[in-house]
Amino acid sequence: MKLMGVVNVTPDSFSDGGLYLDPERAIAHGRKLAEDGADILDVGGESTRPGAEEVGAEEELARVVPVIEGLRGVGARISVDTSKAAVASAALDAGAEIVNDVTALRGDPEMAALCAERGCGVVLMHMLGSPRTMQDDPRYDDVVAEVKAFLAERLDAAIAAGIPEEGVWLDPGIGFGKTGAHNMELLRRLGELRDLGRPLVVGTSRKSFIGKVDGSPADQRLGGTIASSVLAAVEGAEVLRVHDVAEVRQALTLTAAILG
Ligand code: PMM
Repeated sequence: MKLMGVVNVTPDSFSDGGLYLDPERAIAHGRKLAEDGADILDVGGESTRPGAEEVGAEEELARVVPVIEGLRGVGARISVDTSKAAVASAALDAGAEIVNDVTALRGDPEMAALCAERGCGVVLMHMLGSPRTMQDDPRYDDVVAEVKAFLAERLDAAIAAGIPEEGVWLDPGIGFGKTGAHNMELLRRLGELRDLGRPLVVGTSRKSFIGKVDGSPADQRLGGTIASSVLAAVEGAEVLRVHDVAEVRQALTLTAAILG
């Protein structure tokens, strides 16, 4: 089980917006997450919260590159959370090894070729619509079947673009164009996505579906994050994208010790 610790260098992420906009603070935070047991640090410079406006490549690049440079050598691999090829390219130059693209290579026509050429790891995530529109009444006949078909199609597209299959991880995109019920069904039936044959990445950390169940605000969702992360791990997730690395690591260690 791998943990991907979240380092958001944004003014407006729903979970930690503005806390780490200063590069020194973001680097210190990433170091702490690595010490806490993060295998991967996911550095992002554009918020994907529902309704978020897009930022330009120059601004996004200026946010993430110094942080990636500062986190090189802390003992965790670095992924860059971006859907722009220019940002991904600069991030890979700065030391990132994985591109985490929430548009699954659909956001920028240059992205697939860049990833193929650079031989980096790639996370392909499901999203219905764009961050600006995704929470406007999302509908599915069968959310799990549709997410699965989408991920299969994006995996094929990545391979067709020359990205080695071994480098691709797949993510159902919890919270991206889904109601609370859709998110919970995806988590309950996560095992069905294992048929895709690639490692599954799951990010439930502090997301609003937790608050929809118990009314908690974003900064008080650690219990819900742990419960959903442990369940995702038991259902076969291999990478969990979380803000609270130490706490989730302990929960997973205990779960593994009990289940044997
Ligand atoms: N969630 C967010 C951002 N990037 N990337 C992947 N692969 N999976 C996710 O679930 C995901 C993501 C939004 O969360 P944040 O604003 O706390 O970073």
